[in-house]
Amino acid sequence: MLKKPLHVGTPNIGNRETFFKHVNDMFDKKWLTNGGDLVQNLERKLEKFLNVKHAITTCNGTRALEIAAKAMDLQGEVIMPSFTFIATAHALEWLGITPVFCDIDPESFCIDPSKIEDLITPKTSAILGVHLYGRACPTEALQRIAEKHKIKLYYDAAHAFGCSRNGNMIGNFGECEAFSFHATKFFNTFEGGAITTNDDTLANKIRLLVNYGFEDTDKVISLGTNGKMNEICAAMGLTNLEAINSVVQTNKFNHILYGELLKDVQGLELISFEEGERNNWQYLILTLTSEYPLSRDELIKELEKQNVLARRYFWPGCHRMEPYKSRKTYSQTQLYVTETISSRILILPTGSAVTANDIHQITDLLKSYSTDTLNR
Ligand code: T4K
Repeated sequence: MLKKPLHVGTPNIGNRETFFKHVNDMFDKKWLTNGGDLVQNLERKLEKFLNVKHAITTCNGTRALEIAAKAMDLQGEVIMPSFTFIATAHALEWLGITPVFCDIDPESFCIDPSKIEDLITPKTSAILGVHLYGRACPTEALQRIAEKHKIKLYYDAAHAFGCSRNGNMIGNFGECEAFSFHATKFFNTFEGGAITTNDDTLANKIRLLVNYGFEDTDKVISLGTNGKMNEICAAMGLTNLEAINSVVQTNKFNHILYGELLKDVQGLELISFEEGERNNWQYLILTLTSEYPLSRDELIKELEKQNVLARRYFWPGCHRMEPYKSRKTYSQTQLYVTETISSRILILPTGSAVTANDIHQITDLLKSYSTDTLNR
């Protein structure tokens, strides 16, 4: 049994001295929020890191998704995968837009382009791809469909900060992309997010929407909300951005070690990331097959007894959660791949809080259930 509980999503925290220095500067300036120096500085650094024209920070990833949809004037229906965190769907529903759930590709676990066109109706205003676990969507295929049907395309990039597709950083695809910088994310600002785009007009609209529609002091020129990131969150972002390379290295090391230690365990498959692309290795994902003696849910319970708190991201899929599942509109929604994968998926702890010794202990447990059960 592990001495202390080990969670999925334990935050990566950069240099404390750097953070406290930013916080002291903030207190000296007596500027706590509303587009202060730290937020401005973070936005410019994000633009450089992502090689994108505009990065507009927000108070969280959900609000980033809502503001992105509002900025593009989306209405009616938006096609998105069901296999994602519920916030992707809720952000649409919150705006009175109907999420239309599409199945995923069995290899990438991202939205399956071959299943999208059947779902397009006269009400469809956009496709919303999710770069699940940081593995990029098939952006070219999605772009072709969006152009053909004259609908918008944008992305939930909550998992994909620091990842690339064909050498281009995620943040540069579609009309815009929405990131989450929640505490549990590879790069965090406690709570936070950002919308990135290369479109100047859209960026202007997004900036207005984030701050009540203010163009200048006392001058409101559009609808808006309070979507702002505050200075203390930006201080955390600036701190963690400096530490990002070491977090990637740790995540990659952990992934390789898990892979080596589990390679002979039948029924457990470690999901890999594309060589040659930039990855953040943020999630450690296993799929269980029928060859493993325990079911996914039995395994979660056994691990929990040993202080290993694994997760089922994203079981059972948005279409099987409220308010969607009880609605007549969704009663016919059957997503075979989503339902199969979501019942087999298991996320294990990784990140800078996890040591090589922890990984040896966790993988020993995974092997022991296998042999114990077989010997029963
Ligand atoms: N789109 C996608 C694809 C997303 O995955 C998310 C968020 C969003 C959009 C929306 O972005 P935000 O609006 O959240 O910025 C967690 C996160 O709260 C959520 O941000 C994240 N996805 C999702 C995948 O995970 P829960 O409900 O699993 O959180 P919770 O409280 O169970 O915590 C997760 C684990 O992290 C636990 O094992 C405990 C550990 N933890 C958590 C916190 C907050 C820590 O060790 N320390 C901490 O400070 O949603």
